[in-house]
Amino acid sequence: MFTKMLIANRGEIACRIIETAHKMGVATVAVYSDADASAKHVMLAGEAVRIGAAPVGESYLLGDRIIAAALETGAEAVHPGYGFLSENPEFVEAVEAAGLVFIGPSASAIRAMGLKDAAKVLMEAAEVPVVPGYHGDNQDDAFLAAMAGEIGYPVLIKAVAGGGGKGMRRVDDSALFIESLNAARREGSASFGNDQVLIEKYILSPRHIEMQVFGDNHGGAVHLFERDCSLQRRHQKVIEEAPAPGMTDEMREAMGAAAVKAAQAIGYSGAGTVEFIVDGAEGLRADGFWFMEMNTRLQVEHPVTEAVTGLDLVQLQLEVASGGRVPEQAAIVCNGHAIEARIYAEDVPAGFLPATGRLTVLDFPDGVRIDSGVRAGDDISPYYDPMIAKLTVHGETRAAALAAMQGALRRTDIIGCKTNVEFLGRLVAQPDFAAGNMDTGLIERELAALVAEPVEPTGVRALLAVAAQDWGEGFTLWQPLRQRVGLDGEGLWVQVLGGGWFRVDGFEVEVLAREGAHWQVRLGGHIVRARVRRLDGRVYVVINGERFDAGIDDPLNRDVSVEAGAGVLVAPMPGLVQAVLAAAGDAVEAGAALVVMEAMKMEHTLRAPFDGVVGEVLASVGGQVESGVVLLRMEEA
Ligand code: MV4
Repeated sequence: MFTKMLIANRGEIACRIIETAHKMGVATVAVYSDADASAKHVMLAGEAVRIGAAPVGESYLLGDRIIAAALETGAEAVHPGYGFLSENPEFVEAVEAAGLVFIGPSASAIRAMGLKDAAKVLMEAAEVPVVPGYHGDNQDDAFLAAMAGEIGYPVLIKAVAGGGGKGMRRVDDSALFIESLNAARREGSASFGNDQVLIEKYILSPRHIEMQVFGDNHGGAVHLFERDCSLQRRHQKVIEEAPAPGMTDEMREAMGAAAVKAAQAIGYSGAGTVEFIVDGAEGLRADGFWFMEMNTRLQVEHPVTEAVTGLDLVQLQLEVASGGRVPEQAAIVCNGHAIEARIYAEDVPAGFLPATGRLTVLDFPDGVRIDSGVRAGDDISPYYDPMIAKLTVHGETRAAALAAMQGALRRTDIIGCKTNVEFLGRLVAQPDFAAGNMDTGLIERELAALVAEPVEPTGVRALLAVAAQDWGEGFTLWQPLRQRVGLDGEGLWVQVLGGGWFRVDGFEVEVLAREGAHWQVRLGGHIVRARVRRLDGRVYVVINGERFDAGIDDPLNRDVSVEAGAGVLVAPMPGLVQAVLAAAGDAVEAGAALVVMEAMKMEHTLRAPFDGVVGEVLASVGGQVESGVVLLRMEEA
């Protein structure tokens, strides 16, 4: 085993790799850009080397600097993580030329899978099923059009160098073929510098099911079961799970065997993923899957495989890279069901735009796996992928895992940055997904319901108003018993009735229990659990996984609210002023009795909310006042 390795990555995957390395006694070297100088992965690693400025082109994509950092620090191996240089064959060659071990496949294996047409030829030869179509060298317009006719419409034209959905054109009608062919060629040239295309039968209701494989340097190869990654949006995976819903033993065996053949055909070493497309309309059949591409790296969604197999894929990568063998196929078993959700910093209603911000609160529930490269207080910057965390749950059954995911998303608390947490919560509750009836079009079809503004439960505004004030633990207060609270410019009267009872503009809120941010509240006859926070001039309430918030108007800003503010003592109810115990100019301590009122045969003492000076006294002994009347104003000392 290596004694020291460098992690050529950042964020959650760098942290993930470092943790396993330390568990195995391997020392670690992190690399970082200026934006990441105090990032979590830098803090976790034994050593860290600055490699450049924040943009990835000036840091994490600079192979030479990364290799220099490895040599300087005496690292023996380089783990590329995913993205960045992980599937760059020139980088692999440069690492090896420097006398270092690349923790991943050979440059030739990466190249073999780099172009779709060549990969399909290789896979066909290895008896791996491929989507019916034409993937040869003849790029003549008329020839390709004839091929499309033979395959039968609809067809899909794919740029051979394409990826992530780029350079793909669906054609439903031969009259539109040439136009689409040219569009796919243009996209292929512009994005990948390659205008070669292939033609495939279009699968109408595609499901994305991938097989995790592992190869070693002794010719061994095994699979670690499948993952279903059909829930995608614009070719970005959103939820992944294992096993695939509806997977039969027979189909898994066929798919696993095909994936192992694919790996062996290219002499694959390390962790890889063979992606298959499956026709969801026909149900899962042992002869109904086709090779799409192979990802020659550790994938983002590897935790679901770890959850069901109990294996540490990074540990296996290190063992294989240092000459070890893959486990026996029979020793790899699949237990229960795992689901991963990718939590992103994004503005979902605005069309899933990446969001940025400082994560003032970042709280995840216990009992689930969290892979994250950020901590509370960290910034989500515009330079890198806006993923905040991966949340992975494991259960005996899919239903149990789904329930665990739902619960975990509801208990996830992120403030400071817009996130897709509520979107994910709705997605896992979506009936088709819950039933395992999904394909890659599900999110787009259900988008309206998945991104709609939440229906505000009755009384949320009242709860926000109660939460907006710092009433103190247990609500035994010195503050006036009735306050004006401004929320986003709207003034609400919050009346304290005692014992956790409030009346907000006539609506009753009863706070039954509080434990930190967790409140149990009665809102208009319903008892709800709410997560309540006041932070930086805003108030946040999460009920049933849906988030509501409001800006708290500054009480000292009289334009917003004349009567508001902790220094204003207001009659909590209609009654008689019995005593006025202070005069203008008096210095008083917090808690000092200032005004005594009598109402409904009960005495109420209004006390100084803070150390200060009495300003105006508006109450006079014997006066009958209405609820909400200002009795006295205090000023800060
Ligand atoms: C397809 C297909 C339908 N028929 N191929 C999209 C990205 C690339 N990896 C392959 N993709 C597709 N290939 C045929 N013959 C539909 C897709 C596709 C898709 C595949 C996997 C996951 C999400 C997808 C979303 C839209 C289209």
